[in-house]
Amino acid sequence: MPKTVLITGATAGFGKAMAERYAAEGWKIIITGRREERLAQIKEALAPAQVHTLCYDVRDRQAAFDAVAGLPGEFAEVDVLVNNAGLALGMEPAQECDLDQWETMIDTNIKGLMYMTRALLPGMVERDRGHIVNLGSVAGTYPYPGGNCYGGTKAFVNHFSKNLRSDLLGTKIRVTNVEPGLCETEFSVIRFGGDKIQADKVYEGMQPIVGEDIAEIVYWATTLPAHVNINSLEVMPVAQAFSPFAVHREK
Ligand code: NDP
Ligand code: 8X3
Repeated sequence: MPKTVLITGATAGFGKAMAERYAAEGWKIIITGRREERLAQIKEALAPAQVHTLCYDVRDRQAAFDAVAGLPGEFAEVDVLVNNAGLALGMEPAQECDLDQWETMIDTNIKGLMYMTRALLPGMVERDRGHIVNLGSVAGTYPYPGGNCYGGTKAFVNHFSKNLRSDLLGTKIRVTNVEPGLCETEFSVIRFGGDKIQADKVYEGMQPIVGEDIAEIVYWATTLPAHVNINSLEVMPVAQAFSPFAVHREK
C-alpha cells in the first residue's frame, strides 16, 4: 500500500523537488500552492504517479481546513506532511522595514504551518501514524542583519517543532525541523521583489544547495526506521560558514 505525502508550496524550489523525489519512490503525492497552472504542469510531469493538487493560500485558515477535509478517499490518510510553503521578504533593517511584509511572513511561515499541522494532526493521532516535517532555516538560529522578522518566524518553527514532539510523546508520530542555509530556488527572487540580478548575486561564485539536496534529506528523514526521530537537521553548503561577532567601535 503506497504511502501519502502532502507537500505545501510544491510549485517551486524544495517543494517541487520533494514531489519528484517521493513520486519516484511510488508515493501518492498531494501538492499545494497558489499557482494553479504550475500545479497542473507538475502533476502532468509526475505521471503516472498518483498526484492530487490543492490550490489555495496557506494564510487562509478556512481554505486550509476545507482542503484537508475535502481530500479524496485515496489521499485522505496523510502519512507525511511537509510544511514547506514559506518566504522571506526584504532585508532592510528593522527600523526601516515594511510592516506588511513582516505580517505576510508571519501569516505564511507561522500561521500557514500551524493551520496545516492542526488540520492533519488529529487524523495522524487517530491512526497512530505520521510524520510532520517543517522547513525552518539557519536564520531561525543565527541572527544576521536584515534577518529580523524572517529569522523570528523560523525560530518559531524550531520551537514549535520541538513542542510538538513533547505533545506527541507516547504516539508513533515523528516531527522533524529541517534548517537549511543558502539554497538556490525562487527564494531570493521573491525576497528581493522579483529582482533577479540582486537574487543571483546571493549565489555568485559559490555552490549553493539545490532543491534536490533538500528533497533527499527530507525523504531520508521520513524513511528511517519508525523508532528513529530526527528532531532537527541543520544543513549548509560547504561554501557557507560563520563569521566573528560584529563589534561597533567609536572612532
Ligand atoms: P521558493 O520560493 O522556491 O518556493 C516557495 C513555495 O512556497 C512556492 O511553491 C510557493 O507557491 C509557496 N508559497 C509561498 N507563499 C505561499 C502562500 N501564501 N500560500 C501557498 N503557498 C505559498 O522557496 P524555497 O523552496 O527555497 O523555500 C521553501 C521553504 O524553505 C520556505 O519555507 C523557506 O523559508 C525555506 N528555506 C529556504 C531556504 C533557501 O535558501 N532557499 C533556506 C532555508 C529555508 P506559490 O507561489 O505557487 O503559492
Ligand atoms: C534562508 C536562508 O540564510 O538566506 O532561510 O536566510 S538565509
